[in-house]
Amino acid sequence: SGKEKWPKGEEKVWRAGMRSVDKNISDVTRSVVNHVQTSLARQPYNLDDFGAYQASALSVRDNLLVNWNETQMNYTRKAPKRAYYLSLEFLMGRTLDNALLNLGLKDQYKDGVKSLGFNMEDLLEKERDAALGNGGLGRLAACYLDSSASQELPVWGYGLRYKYGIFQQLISQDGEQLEAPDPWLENQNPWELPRIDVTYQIRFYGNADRVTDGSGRAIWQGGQEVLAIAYDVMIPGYGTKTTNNLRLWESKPKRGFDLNSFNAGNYEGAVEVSNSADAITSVLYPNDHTFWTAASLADILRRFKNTGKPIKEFPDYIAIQLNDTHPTLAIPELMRILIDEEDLHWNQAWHIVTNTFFYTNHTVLPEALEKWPVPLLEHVLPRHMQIIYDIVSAQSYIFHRPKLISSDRTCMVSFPYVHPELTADVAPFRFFLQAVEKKYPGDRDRLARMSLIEEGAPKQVRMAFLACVGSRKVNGVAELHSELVQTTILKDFVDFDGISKFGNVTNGITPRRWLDQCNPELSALISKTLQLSPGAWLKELTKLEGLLPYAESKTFRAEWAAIKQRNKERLARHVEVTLGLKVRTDAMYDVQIKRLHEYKRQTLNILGVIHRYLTLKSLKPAERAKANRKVVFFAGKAAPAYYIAKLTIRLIVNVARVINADPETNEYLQLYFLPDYSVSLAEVLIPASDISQHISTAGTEASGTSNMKFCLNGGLLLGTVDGANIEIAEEVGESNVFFFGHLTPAVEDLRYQHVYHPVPIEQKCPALAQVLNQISGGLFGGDGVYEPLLNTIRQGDYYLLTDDFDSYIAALAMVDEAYLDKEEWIKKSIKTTAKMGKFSSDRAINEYAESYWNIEAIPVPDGIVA
Ligand code: GLS
Repeated sequence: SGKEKWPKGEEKVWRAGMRSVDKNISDVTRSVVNHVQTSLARQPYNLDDFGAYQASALSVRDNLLVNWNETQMNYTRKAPKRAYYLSLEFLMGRTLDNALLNLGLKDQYKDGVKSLGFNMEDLLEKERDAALGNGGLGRLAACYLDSSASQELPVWGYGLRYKYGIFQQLISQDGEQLEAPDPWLENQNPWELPRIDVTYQIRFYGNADRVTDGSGRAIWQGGQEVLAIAYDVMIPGYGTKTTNNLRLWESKPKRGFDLNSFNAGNYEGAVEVSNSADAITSVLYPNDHTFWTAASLADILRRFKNTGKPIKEFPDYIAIQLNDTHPTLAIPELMRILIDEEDLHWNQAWHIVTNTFFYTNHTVLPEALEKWPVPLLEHVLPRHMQIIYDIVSAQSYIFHRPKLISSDRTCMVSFPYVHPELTADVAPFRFFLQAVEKKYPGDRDRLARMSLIEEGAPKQVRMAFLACVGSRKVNGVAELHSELVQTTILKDFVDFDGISKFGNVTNGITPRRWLDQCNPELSALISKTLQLSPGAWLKELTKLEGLLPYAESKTFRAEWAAIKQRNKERLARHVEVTLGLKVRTDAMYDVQIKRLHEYKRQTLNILGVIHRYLTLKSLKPAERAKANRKVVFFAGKAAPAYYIAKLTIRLIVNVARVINADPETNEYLQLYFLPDYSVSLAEVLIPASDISQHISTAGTEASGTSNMKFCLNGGLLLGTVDGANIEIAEEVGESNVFFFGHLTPAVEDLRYQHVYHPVPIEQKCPALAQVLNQISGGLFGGDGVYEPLLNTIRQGDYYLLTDDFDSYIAALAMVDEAYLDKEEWIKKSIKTTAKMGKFSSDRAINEYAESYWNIEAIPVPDGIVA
C-alpha cells in the first residue's frame, strides 16, 4: 500500500523489479525481486538480511540449475566413463559466495542487491555452514568436488543427508566444551533439490539362503526395508559451465520403521564407543553405512543400464572411489547385485568389482581403523556377511590359480565356483589358510594378521583389508603416509598382491575457496602482479611461481604485508563482534586450528605457551620489552566422549584467562580459544596467520590440509617432519619452514624406552617439568582437574611430548628471531605462497582421474545441449 515504508533500497527499483518488462533493471535484480515475491512470498518493506540472502541464493540457484541440466544432458549423451566419490563426509561450508565466484557473477550480484538496499557481505554471513563432516577428510571431499567440476570431469559425489551437522561447540564458564545440536536444515536449504522421483528400497535384517546350484547365489528376504530419497546439490566448476552433482540420501521409514536408528546425526550416541580423532562416523552403524552405499550403487547401476552397455563393461564406464573405509560395504553390495540380481558368476562379479573400486586410506592410527563385529553384520546384513566370507575363500582360490583370471575382460575365463562348505561359518577360511600356508609355510602369524576377519570375541571384519582386497588400487594421502600404509598396516597385502596396486596421491586444496574467496585482497594483488586474470592462475596454480622475483621488491613486500595486517584486523573485528574480546593487531599471529586430538599435540602447544608466559614473567621489564609480541589462537572441536581432548580445551581456556589478565605480560602474549571451529571460521583465521602449527607426533598425521591453506596465504609453517609438511618443505625450501622434533623411524624405539626405561621428566626435560608443576600447583585453577591430562605425559607419554619439548621451544625461539627481521619474514611469506602450486586440488584430482579412474574431461558445449 502507499502507506508502507520502503526502508531498504529505492522504491522505484523494487517496483521496476516487479514488472518484468522494465528494461532499466538488471536481470539479477529482477530475479532476486521475483524470488522475494514468489518463492519467499515476502514483501520488500519487511525484508531482512536473511530474506535477501535467501532470495539471492534462489536466484543464483536458477543459474546453477541451467548449467547443471546441460552438464547432465551432455554426460548422458556422450556416455563417458564416470567416477563416483563415495564419502560419508562432505564439509562444504557456505555456498553462495563460491557459487557466485564460480559462475563469474560476483559483481553483478553485489550491485544487484545493493540497488535493493543490501550489502552482499552481510548477506553472505547469513548462510549457515553445511558441516556434514568432522575435519580434513570431509573438507578434502568438498575440495575434490570443486576441482572435478572445474576440470570438467564427470564426477559425482554420493553421501548422506544428515539432519544435523557436526555439533555446535559451546564453552562453559569453567572452560568445558559443551555440545549443542546443529539442525542446519531448519531454515530450509536453498542449495539442494529434493528428488522425490529418485528413491530406492534398501533391505536390512532378514535371511539370506544360498541357492544350491553351486553358483554362489542367494535369496535374501524378510527383514525390513527403508526408503532412500535423493537430494541433489549442484557443484559448479570455476569458470566453466560444468556443474556436477552431489547426491545425498535421506532415509524415510517404509511402514513404521524406527527412524531413530537411522539418525546418523545423533552424535551423542555415535561417540559412545569411540574417543579417536574425527571418529564420530567410525561408530558401528552398519545400517547407516549400507543404507547410503546401497542407494548409491543402485543409482549408479540404473544410470549405467540406461546406456544399454553389457554389464561386463561396467568397469570400463564406472570408477568408484571409497573415501576411507566408511563406504566399504559397497564392495559386498555390488557383489550381491551382480550375483543375485544380475545372475553373474561369482568370479565374473569379483572381476568387475575389483576393477571398479579404488580405496583411499586416510589414517594409520590403529584405533581409527574400522572393524565391524561379525554377529552384528550377520544380523543386519546377512547376505553381505556371507559374501565377505566368500571373498575370503575366493581370494585364496584366485591366489592358487592366478592364470584362471584373464586380464582381458572380453575373454574372461569362467571356472566353476563350487563351494559345498559355503553355508558353514568358518569353512571358507580353509582356502585362505591353505593359500597363505602354501606361500609362507609355517607362518601362522601372517595368516592371522591377514585375515579379513579378526579372531576374538566377537570376531570382527577388518574393513581396511576388505577395502584393499576389493579394490583395484589403494592409495595414501601424502608420500610419507602412503609409504607407511605400504610398510605397516597393509604390508602383508603388498607382499601378497604386489606393489603396483599401491600408490600415493598427495592431498590438495581448492585455491578458489582457500585463496580467492577467503583472501580477496591477496588474490587481487597476485592477479595485478602477475598481470593475469584470476582464472589464469587459480586454475593453474603453479603460475604463482611468477611471484618469486617480487619477493625482492620493497614496494611489493609492503603491499603484501599491508594485506596481512588488514586480515589480522578483520580477524580481530570478528573476535570482538562474536566474543566481545579485544585482540591486539600489532603482534605476530600464531594459529593452531584442527580437531582436538592427542596425536595432533595441542597439548604441546599450550605447554609451550605456558613456558613462554613463565619466561616473560621471569624477565626484568627492560628485557621483556624486547620480546616479540604474539597472539596465539586455538580452535577445534573434541569428540564429545574424548575426555583428554576436552580437558585440553579446558586447560587452554583457563590459561587464556590468566595470561590475558596479567598486566605484566599481556602486551607480549595473548591467548584465545575461538569456539565452534568451522569452515567459515577457518576462512577468517587462515589469511590472518603469520605462523601456524602442525606439530603431530611424527608418522601420525596422514597429510593435513590446513597446512597447505596457511602456506598458500603466506603464513609460515611450524611443524614436525610429518604428513604433507614434508612435501610443503620440499616445495618452499627448508629455510622457509620451521621443523623440529624426532623423525618417524625413531618413534617406535622412543615409545619402547618410555615403557621399559622411563626417565623422570625432571631429569629428561626440566623446562617441561616446571610447566607441569605450575599447572599441578594450581596456577590456572582447576583444583587438580588437569592431572589425568598431565599423567598422559608423565606416564607412558605415547605422543612423545617429553622427547620433542626442548626442540619445540628451540623452534619457537627461531620463529621469534626470524619475525624480528620483518623484511626477511615477508620474503619468506611471498616465497612460500609462490611455491604452493603443487597443492592445488586440481593437481590431485587430475592424478586420480588419470592414474586411477581413467576418465577424461567432458566439456559442456556452447549453446543448448540437445
Ligand atoms: C584424515 C587425516 O587425519 C588428515 O591428516 C588428512 O589430511 C585427511 C584427508 O586425507 O584425512 N584422516 C581422517 O580420518 N580424518 C582426517 O582428517
